Amino acid sequence: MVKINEVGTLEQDGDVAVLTIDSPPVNALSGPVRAALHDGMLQALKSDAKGIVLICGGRTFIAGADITGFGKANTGPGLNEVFDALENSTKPVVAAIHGTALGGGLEVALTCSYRVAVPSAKTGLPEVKLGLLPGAGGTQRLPRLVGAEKALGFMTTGDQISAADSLKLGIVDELVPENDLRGGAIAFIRKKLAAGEKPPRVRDRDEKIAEDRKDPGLFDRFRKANARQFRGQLAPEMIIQCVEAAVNQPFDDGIKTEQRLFGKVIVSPESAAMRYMFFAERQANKIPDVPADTPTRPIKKVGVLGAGTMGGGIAMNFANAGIPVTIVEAKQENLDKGLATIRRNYENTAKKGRITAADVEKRMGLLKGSLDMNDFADADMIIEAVFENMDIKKDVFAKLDKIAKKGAILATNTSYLDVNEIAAATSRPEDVIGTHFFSPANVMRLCEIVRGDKTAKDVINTTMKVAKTINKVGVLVGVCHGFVGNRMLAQRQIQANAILNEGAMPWDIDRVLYDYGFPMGPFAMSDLAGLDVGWFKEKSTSSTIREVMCETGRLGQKNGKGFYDYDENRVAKPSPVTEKIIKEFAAKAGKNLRDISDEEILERTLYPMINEGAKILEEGKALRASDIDTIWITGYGFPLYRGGPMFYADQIGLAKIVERLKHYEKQMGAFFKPSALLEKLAAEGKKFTS
Ligand code: 3H9
Repeated sequence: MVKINEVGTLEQDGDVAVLTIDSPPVNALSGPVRAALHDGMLQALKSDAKGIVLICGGRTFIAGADITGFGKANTGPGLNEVFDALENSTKPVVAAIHGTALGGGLEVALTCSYRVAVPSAKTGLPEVKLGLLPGAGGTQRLPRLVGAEKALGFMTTGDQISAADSLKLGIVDELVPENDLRGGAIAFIRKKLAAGEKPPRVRDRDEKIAEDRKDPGLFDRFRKANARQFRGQLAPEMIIQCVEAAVNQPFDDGIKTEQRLFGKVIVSPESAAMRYMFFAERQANKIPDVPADTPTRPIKKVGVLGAGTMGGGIAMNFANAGIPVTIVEAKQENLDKGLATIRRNYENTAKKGRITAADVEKRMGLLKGSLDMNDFADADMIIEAVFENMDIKKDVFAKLDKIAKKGAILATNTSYLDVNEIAAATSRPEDVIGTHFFSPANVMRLCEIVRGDKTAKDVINTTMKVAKTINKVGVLVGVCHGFVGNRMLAQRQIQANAILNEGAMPWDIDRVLYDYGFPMGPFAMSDLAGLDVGWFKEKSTSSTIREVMCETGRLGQKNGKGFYDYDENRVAKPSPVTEKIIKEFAAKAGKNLRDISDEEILERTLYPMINEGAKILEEGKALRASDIDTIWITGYGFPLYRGGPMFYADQIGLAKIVERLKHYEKQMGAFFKPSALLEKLAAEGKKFTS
């Protein structure tokens, strides 16, 4: 074995040279990795080997460019030199893929003569998730393999492609046994050597794009079909232009187009925000006083109390991860209904082809329904998802205290309540923690993990790890009303309601927030949830616009009329009735309505949220500003390309935020008073996220 450098080795196995890259954690294309690829290829070409296998050590094939290296000076050979060595090799080269061949990693593989993969491997060009485009030939080579339409789909969603699909699409040439990638790759290249085939190059393939040239309208159709999803972002449009170039320009010109457009996206504010979020999400796992080597408790069996929407969704997360769950409900009827809903959800997923019918049965088989809380006795973790009421929760925890085995983690799924008070209902507050899942809990990625004053460190570490196991982004927060997300959201809602009372219509406010990048505004959201949530006819006194709406039977999407009017396809239209209600409400209160600018709507809805985020940091209820951003991006539809409220505030400049808050404070009172931390950072010219 020859050591090429600190991350590369070259070995010969008979007539095949095996070039291994081993650069933890994910073999990213750093300077040393590029050097090992380049120099390793040159040495393999000089050797008497006839074919070459490129393989990686550790958990994955090359997972992309080194994201930490963007914007820093390059060391070692450039990617073009690496690609030249691989693509123009006189000896056939096969990329042997395990884990994930992503971004620049897949682009490396596409310059090899062939690709083989183990069945569990995945491929993909996820650059768009970082606000980028595949800038190492991916936009030119992938369409040549799979055609423009599929390539556009993959590159604008960034979705990973299973090994089986990669094989079907021609991205990989053969699947090899899961436990013998190296042997499979060597056997594959020997087969090719025996056939005497000249090493093929993806760049020379023309059949797919020749077909695409016959359909010049395909790009505009794609643009139109995805306009809503792409709004506010540069990268998807740049990807489309690159693929147009792949179809219509010679390969080398297409590469030049790709490089030119990559130069644009890499300096875009969206990409800066999205790359920031990539690391923010991973940073959330790091808790200063709970280091990675803190012990964990084994979680092999879980109990969920409540089979309603939340309990059912939470239970599904565990079943998806292969962990058995006992679900306890008070009444047989509710238990049956809950389990039937779970089955229906799984069957719908199977209908879409995302899981098999056997998966449905396997997951259902992991769920055991019961009417008896004593069945929680052997659970390692029990998650309570009952009604959001302190007395009920305290009663439940007092009971769980008697039933749960020693060392079991007792979690409360609450959106607002004081976890310390709930923990005090037990004799073991150190085992109690909050897990605030978001609805629908089987879909939404966020879980706020609420640390009580007495929660033990191993309970925190275990719960963070459990979140990862069940595919959630766990973010640690402290006890306060509404924790981080809902506490900040309340500020936005207060202002949205205030602005409504001053003269803006619901659709004006919604439009500003939609254009900012949210999937929907607060009033469309209220219509979706139902205006009568938490409204009681007998107590209603026409004291808010919402109350008046409910009193006049405007309940939201469910009965076709809320802030908006809905047609039979649930398409919303501004409602003249709502407008009348708002105007009459103001007249009764003796208020003059005024025109409110989009700028004022945006500032008054977002800046108080940012100010609340600063207070949360001041009080230590979130560990860092990037945790707040992670919460907003993964749980509240904050547009990823804005990077979260705190990152956005940094981009605007904290001095400007303070100045605008003071402006509104002068006009409208103390609600807008900037927090001490915000004022301090602004005065010092600092940022939340530096
Ligand atoms: C690109 O390729 C551009 C080219 O087209 C053009 C170039 C000219 N770089 O996620 P994990 C770190 S753009 C640097 O927890 P998992 C990560 O921060 C790139 N570091 O593990 C973490 O560090 P720490 C296109 C990276 O097993 C550690 O690795 N590629 C990179 O759950 C473990 O990560 C992508 O976008 C990187 N590229 O998931 C792929 N990737 O332990 C991005 C990871 O200190 N990566 N790290 O917190 C992923 O999607 C996942 O990391 C992966 C593993 C699926 C690979």
